Amino acid sequence: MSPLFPALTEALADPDGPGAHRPALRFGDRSLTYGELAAVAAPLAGRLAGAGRIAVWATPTLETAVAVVAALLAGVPAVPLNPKSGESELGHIVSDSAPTLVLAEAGDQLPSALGELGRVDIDVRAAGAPQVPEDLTPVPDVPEEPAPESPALIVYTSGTTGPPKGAVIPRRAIAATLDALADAWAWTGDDVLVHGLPLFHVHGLILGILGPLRRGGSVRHLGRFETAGVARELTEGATMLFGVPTMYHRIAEALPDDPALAKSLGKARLLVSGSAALPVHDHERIAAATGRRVIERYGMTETLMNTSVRADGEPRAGTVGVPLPGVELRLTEDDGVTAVEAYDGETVGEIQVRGPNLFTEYLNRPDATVEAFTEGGWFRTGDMAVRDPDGYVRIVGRKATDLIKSGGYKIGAGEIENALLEHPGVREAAVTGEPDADLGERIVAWIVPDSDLSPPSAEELADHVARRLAPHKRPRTVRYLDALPRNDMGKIMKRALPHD
Ligand code: MCA
Ligand code: AMP
Repeated sequence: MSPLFPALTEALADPDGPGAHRPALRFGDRSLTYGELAAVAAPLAGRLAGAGRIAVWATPTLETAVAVVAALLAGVPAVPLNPKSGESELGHIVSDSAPTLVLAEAGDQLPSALGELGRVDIDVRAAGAPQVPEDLTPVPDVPEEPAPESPALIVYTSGTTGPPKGAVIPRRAIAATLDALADAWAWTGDDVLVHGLPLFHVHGLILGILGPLRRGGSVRHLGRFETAGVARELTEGATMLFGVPTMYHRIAEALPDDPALAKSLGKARLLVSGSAALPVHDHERIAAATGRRVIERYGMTETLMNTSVRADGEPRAGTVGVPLPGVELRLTEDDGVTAVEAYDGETVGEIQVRGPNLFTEYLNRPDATVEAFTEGGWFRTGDMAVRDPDGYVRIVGRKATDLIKSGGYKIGAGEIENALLEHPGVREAAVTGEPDADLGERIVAWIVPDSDLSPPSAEELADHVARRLAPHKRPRTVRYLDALPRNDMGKIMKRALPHD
């Protein structure tokens, strides 16, 4: 396979060449050129080679980017960990993926769930002075490029029930999706991307860090998303912005009082939203204030990117554009196998996809992997859509009501219900998603408290879920009931919950 990161391979081979001096990564005031990135990541890769799977404590830092690049150079599958994961979620991911080592920024405190693992500290100093940890022996040669099908990343993603599953993403899928996006967006090494996305999911890590590196361009990460950081970077030469709809919603809210933000967005070559639907109202507010239209792309952890509005296409709000090059997309009827032929903007079907962008399997879950595909090798996304006459795809809903998208994070209702039921003050629990202008959907917990104890407060339950799972999975609203509505079989009828 040709190298995943040609510019990095070139800098490794020719550390004094012109390419080696090009900027690659910037986090706040710390940055690395391709030459510097090669100088830190290659010795680390040498140390990791043959390590089995490794975990990366994926804080939004330069160290995380270096760790992932080193693992990819070494051909060692990396499991990015949300540093805010609670004990139960982290315990599951670590026991399921069984990493041999954890890579973390020097000085970071790691939770006890990772205590048994060997630790490799990453210490990258300011620009121009990358520090190679002393115990790393330099590798004499550029590491050989691993096979295309070899697993590159294992990214955990929630389902409707049970704990998150690890999607095994091969190098082939990363290369295919990034090259398809390069075609759709005319994305080149001259682009400078800005974003503030987390680095333990596909959006922030694969698109947001590995994307620029594959193109030989650069990324400036904000550490955390703030409109001021977006305005600053777009004013100072960044050409593209990636974000989830919550981020664009916050931009839309800030625009009326922030002419500098409007001006900076007006300069951008491409504003891209994904991970959930961007409401048309936010599309329109941004277009009116900046003269630029946000374009949407549609993907999934398991499939990477499937469709996008193209840079040379018509930006149509409320759609996710057309299938990317190499991606086969079909809509199917309720039986999951009969293709919907209509391109009428009306006939709804489930989106199924096939192509080199797909994951290979769910780690340790052959049952779930089999269930995810049809006999013809189509991946069932669970997303419901229609197609316009010219092929533009409009997502209109989701098959599973028990999946919630909040802030762009996919969250399974079952996971949260199980965590809530572990609280001694909770007798019964149901979790739903309700529309939220900022988060898209907000998690609502419906609780029947244990009658022998005083009911736990909403804050206590939110803390409980945040501690066990992750803060973004905490309920934002808690409603107390005497009983949950159930059918004759005893199954909770969520649609019968007394919504306001
Ligand atoms: C609040 N916090 C708490 C608690 N309450 N911590 C512990 N216990 C509590 N009870 C903390 C949070 O950790 C956070 O800390 C801060 O308070 C604010 O929390 P929250 O309100 O949840 O966050 P927010 O500021 O509203 O975040 C909005 C956001 C975020 C920035 C848009 O939702 C986000 O980053 N979303 C991106 C999701 C994403 O990347 N999805 C991609 C997956 P602190 O402030 O320190 O953080 S989808 C994907 O990859 C596919 C392929 C695709 O298509 O893209
Ligand atoms: P995840 O598994 O966390 O990667 O989330 C994937 C899901 O996010 C998809 O199945 C869609 O439901 C949703 N999604 C991603 N991008 C978009 C988009 N542009 N519009 C609507 N939904 C989206």
